[in-house]
Amino acid sequence: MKALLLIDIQNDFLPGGALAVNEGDLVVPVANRLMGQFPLTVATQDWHPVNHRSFASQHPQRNIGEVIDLDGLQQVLWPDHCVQGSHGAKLAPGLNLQGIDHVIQKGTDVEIDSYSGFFDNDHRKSTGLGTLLRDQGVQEVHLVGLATDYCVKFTALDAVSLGFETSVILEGIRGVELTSGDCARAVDEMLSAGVEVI
Ligand code: VGL
Ligand code: ZN
Repeated sequence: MKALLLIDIQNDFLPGGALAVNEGDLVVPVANRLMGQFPLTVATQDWHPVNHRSFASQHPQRNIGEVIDLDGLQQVLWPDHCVQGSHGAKLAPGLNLQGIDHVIQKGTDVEIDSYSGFFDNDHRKSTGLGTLLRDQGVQEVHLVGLATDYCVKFTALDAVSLGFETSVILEGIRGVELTSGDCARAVDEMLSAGVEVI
């Protein structure tokens, strides 16, 4: 059984959003088209408390895009985004919401970021996504969404290490590209880890 994973297709990652991904809106029609071809579709939703430690606004001396040490982990500082209950945190309005079977929220712990849909960045806690997929008999996952160089990449890498046959659909992903080449490097890393890129 295969599942489609929609990664963080939320207003704040679309053009005009707080952490806008270039062409992020273009993944929406790809996601809608693919949903019909999968028996199970699960969406992840970045869902941060208003004072999340990944926000540059919580570190007065720091700027957006800077990397800091947060409890021993490297943390990129982001603009405030995907705040729980905000418009920016909502799944993109163009998504076929009826076609989504489950929504998994992540990044809810104020102290630690969670790029992967499966675990936080230190693998301290799971989100429940792995168990959900296992319980449904899923062996194979296909990913579309945002962003290639963060949440798509880390979700795909965790999916592989959990033993899922994992593919990313290039047409349905876009990245932040904080540094030029980040998306290409992310795709290479996924390939090296055993992710199929289609
Ligand atoms: C994401 C940065 C911060 C993502 C989420 O969805 O890729 N990136 N939070
Ligand atoms: Zn986030």
